[in-house]
Amino acid sequence: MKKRVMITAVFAVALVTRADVVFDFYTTANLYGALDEQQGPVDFTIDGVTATFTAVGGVMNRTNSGFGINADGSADTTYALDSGEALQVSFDQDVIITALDFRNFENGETMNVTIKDATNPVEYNALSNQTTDSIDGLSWSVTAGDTVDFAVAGDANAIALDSITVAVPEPAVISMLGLGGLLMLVGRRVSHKRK
Ligand SMILES: [Ca+2]
Ligand SMILES: [Ca+2]
Ligand SMILES: [Ca+2]
Repeated sequence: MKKRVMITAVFAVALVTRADVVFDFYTTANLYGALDEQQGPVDFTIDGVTATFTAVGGVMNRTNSGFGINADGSADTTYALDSGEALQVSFDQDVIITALDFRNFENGETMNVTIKDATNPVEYNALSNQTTDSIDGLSWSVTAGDTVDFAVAGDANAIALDSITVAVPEPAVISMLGLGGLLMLVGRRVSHKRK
C-alpha cells in the first residue's frame, strides 16, 4: 500500500515542475537565424513548445544592437519596435508568460503587450531590472492560438525585444486524477483498518 501512495505523489509533482521555456531573440542563434529578415508567420519550437512569429509593418530583424522590426523604406530604428510596427506571437498550447526582457527601454517609454483583446502596458518604472530592461514575476495566461501583440505606445519610442519566457501549466484533469487517486488510496486504507 505504501508503494502505491508514493508512486501517485511523484507522478503529480513531476507534472507541476515543468521548467520555463525561453524564446531569446538576442542570444539564441537558431531562433534569430530563423526569424531574421522574415515577415512570417515563422514557426519555431523550443522544448516542445511551438511559437509562431509574425512581423507587422516590416520584417523581423536581429542585429548586435537588438531584435525588432525593420520597416520598409523608412527611417525607423531597424533593430527595435517603432510606432506602426508590431511583433505578433502565438503558441500551439496554453502557456503563461512569466518574464519579458527588452533592450533600449528608456524612462518614459511604454510597451503595450496585448493578449487577444486585453492590453497590458509595461512602463519603464514597472521593470524589475531597469539596467537590463527586464520584468519578471508575470503571470499572464495565453490560450493556444491567441495572439500576443507587442507594440510601443506613443509615436516616439523605439524598444527592442530580447526574450519572452513562458511556463506551461500542468493539465488540470491529470492533477485531479492524481489527487483522486490519493483520496481513493486513503479511503481504502481507512476501510482496511475497519476490518
Ligand atoms: Ca523598427
Ligand atoms: Ca535586456
Ligand atoms: Ca527606447
